[in-house]
Amino acid sequence: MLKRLIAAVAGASLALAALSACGSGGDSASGSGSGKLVLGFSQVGAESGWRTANTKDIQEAAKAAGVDLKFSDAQQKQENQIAAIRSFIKQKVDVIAFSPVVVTGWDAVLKEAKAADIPVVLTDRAVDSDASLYVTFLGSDFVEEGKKAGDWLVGEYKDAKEPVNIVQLEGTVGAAPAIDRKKGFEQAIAANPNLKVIASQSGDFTRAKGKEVMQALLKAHKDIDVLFAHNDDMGLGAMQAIQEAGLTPGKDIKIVTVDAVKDGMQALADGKFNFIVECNPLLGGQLMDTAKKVKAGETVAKRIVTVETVFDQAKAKEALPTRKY
Ligand code: GZL
Repeated sequence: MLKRLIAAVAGASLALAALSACGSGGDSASGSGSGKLVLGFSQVGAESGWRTANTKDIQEAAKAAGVDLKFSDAQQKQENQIAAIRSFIKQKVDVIAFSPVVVTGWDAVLKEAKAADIPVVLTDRAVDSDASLYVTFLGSDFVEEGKKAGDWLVGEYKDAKEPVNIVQLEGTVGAAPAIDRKKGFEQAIAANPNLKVIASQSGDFTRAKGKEVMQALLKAHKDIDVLFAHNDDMGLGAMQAIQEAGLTPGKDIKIVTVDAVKDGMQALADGKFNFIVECNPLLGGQLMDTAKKVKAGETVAKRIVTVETVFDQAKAKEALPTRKY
């Protein structure tokens, strides 16, 4: 009698599990069961103006493309991204995409997605995992962005006779844009031996941390000529610290940043920043096109590089009125 009862309960729970899997997009042919492509997306967080613009664009693009978007915000924690990807695998979404907060630590979960036969698209940032574990990487060339910032400084100080002291606010430790912008920047400024990085520290891509670190740098160094910040938000936080120290940003200390979000472009147009390298967050349309191609079994390029430009103060004034983000 007891055996029959246990068998009955076991059978029921198995059926229940199968039902719930199907109920949450178990039919991988159509994902949500509505025939729509189901895309699981794990976002880094909401740490900067760039990130919020990127999120908004992905959500709007999904709606416009008729894609059923399962969106997860990891609050800049890798463990939350891994949990979200595992949840997408369990839901049997059609495609998984994510912007990896750091480059390392993804092999296991990417292998789980591969074993579940769910294709993975990287957006925005890269990983150091084997390239066979994802279909494509759609995002900027961060080394090139750092180089553009460095090249501008080399030109700006080509006639300098004295050392030019630079402090660098790096992005999140271990993140691809932080690693590669630093690499491109420092390679570029090597062309002018007067350009010296006297301090370099992470501000985690946030305004608050950028201000805090710049306050400490201003106390430790009385002879800072230039700040290179890996994103506008850290530059804006540092700008406040510079002003509170009684100095004039854009004049006493020149400021070069990356992103070109509205607040950064306003600071540039107002003469408080001196140069911004654009990092385009509007990846949503390309992501939806790529996800549909991947689902349809079409081949996509292993690397899709985002198109972006640079802004000086005059160009920022022209661009601001029509800036999308
Ligand atoms: C770059 C992106 C970076 C931005 C920062 O593609 O990953 O992360 O430059 C954001 O503003 O926080």
